[in-house]
Amino acid sequence: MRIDIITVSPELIQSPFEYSILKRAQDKELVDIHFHNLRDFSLNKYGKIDDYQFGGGAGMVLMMEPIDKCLTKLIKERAYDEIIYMTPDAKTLDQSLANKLSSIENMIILTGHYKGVDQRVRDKFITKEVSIGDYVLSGGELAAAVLCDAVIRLIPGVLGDETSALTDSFQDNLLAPPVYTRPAEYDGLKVPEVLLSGNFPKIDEWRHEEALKRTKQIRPDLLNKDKNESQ
Ligand code: 6GU
Repeated sequence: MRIDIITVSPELIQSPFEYSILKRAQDKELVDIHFHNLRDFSLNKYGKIDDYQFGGGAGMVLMMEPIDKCLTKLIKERAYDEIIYMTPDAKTLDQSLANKLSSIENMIILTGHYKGVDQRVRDKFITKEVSIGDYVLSGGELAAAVLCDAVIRLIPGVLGDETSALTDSFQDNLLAPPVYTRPAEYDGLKVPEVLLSGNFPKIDEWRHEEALKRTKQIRPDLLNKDKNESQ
């Protein structure tokens, strides 16, 4: 998979890709990440990329021309399956969307800033708009890093144990059950007996019940969600 990330602050988004699973995925050549600084496509030598919004109002808007130049260059070089715009005024990222995106070949992620981008960028280029939750961040960079992490860890071969992504929270619209490690008793606090029993069908059943209990308590909305539901 190739991911091109277009941003006004490359330094804000690069470090999550330099550690742990995202780093390993690149080392194994399972994903290829390219950062593009929007200022390199600016209108003038001062690096102008934004302007006041028509109609008045606070906040700057990213102009169409630099984004158009950057996107047009990339699109000429290869075919992209998705051109994603990160913005709080979009549908929320969920596991189902992460699963879908994990099997595509090439994607571009455009991150917004300030008041966002000129609507004409969205109308002309964007195939999918993604938010990561109902709150506002100062820019789309952290949101893009979140999206990339959720997607990249699902690419076959990225995680050591192939099954571990499938048993994550949300893969079956359930939160994950509790987990324990050694020691079996700590300061009087015991690990549930069944986990020490070696009876694996029973352990699976216990985990499912606990997942259900947790979901009912904390996120009952997930229980009514269609499994493949997403944007
Ligand atoms: Cl994608 N961008 C910004 N700026 N804020 C957000 C977001 C994205 N998702 C949730 N809040």
